[in-house]
Amino acid sequence: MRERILALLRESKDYLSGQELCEMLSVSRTAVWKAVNSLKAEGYRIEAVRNRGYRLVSSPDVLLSEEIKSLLTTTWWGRDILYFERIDSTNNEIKRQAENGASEGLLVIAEEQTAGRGRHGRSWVSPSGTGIWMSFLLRPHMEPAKAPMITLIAALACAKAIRRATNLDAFIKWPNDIVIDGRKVTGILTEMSAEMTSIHYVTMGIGMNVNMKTFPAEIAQTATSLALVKGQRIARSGLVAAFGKYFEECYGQFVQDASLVNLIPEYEELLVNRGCDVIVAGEKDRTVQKALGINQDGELLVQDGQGTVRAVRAGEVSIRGMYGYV
Ligand code: BT5
Repeated sequence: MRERILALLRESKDYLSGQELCEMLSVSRTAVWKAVNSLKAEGYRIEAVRNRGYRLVSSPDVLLSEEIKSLLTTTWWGRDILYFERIDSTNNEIKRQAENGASEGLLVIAEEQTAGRGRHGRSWVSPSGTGIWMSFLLRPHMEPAKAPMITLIAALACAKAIRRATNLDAFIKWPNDIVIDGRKVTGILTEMSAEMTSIHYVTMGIGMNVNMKTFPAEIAQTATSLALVKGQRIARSGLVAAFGKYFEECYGQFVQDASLVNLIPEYEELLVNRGCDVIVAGEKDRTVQKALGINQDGELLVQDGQGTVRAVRAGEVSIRGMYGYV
């Protein structure tokens, strides 16, 4: 009910009377009054004027499930949300939920992670109240080899959501980072439970630095937050909702095509190193190549000095800029 009241107040240009709210929600006036008071206690500023009704003045920067749900425009993504003040890792929670039969689209979101994870056993810095630390569950009907492509879709959705919500020039650093001004603002961790030929489920984890002002020394040179670049705080729930909208659209296209073919142009527009020389570091060698774009399987196309183009796969190589991280 709190979620519906929020959505109604947000949609309404003018005051909404207690009576109107009661009728729209089919509940008593006391129930509306109680719900409004509990929203106020969470930090929502709701003005109540005699004979006119209620008006939403401002929302707190919270990730409460009602706040996110009142902004979501998706059909299946994030329709169920589990919200934690503190958790080990939202990816771990999705796995626990998936093993217990949770449905596709479940979103787990936390204010703080005590054991946030990156790829290959690396850790992810996830302090309280300043970022979006979230994971969601997918149950794709496709071969396991296709799952890594979903990382690229999530990256595309992140970059679009950041651009939409902040107007900042967010770019994709293939395969799983979003960068602004040459620094990392978002990392994506895709994990899968599968057999040889079928996927049980995929866990998509997104870590977005939103309102952090400082970073630990190890990442101080490579990381940034949206607020640091923008020079002002950014509301996190709007970003979550924008991400959900873009992810659902792009993922729907990918499932329909069984490839990234129709997402390539948009992806390449946002590819940070496109047309630039990069260092391609494999297990055995490091070479300088020009990054051209991606193919429909989500591999990065790179060209050597002789003009030969080859496709490199995420997980097999890492990409660095010529003079640093990007
Ligand atoms: C990633 O790994 O970039 C994937 C990060 C995914 C985090 C999300 S948060 C929600 C969900 N639950 C989890 O437990 N994880 C996911 P990778 O490409 O391996 O990058 C990790 C490296 O990024 C670290 O070794 C640090 O150098 C750096 N790093 C750590 N925390 C960072 C932060 N907050 N911002 C920028 N860089 C960071």
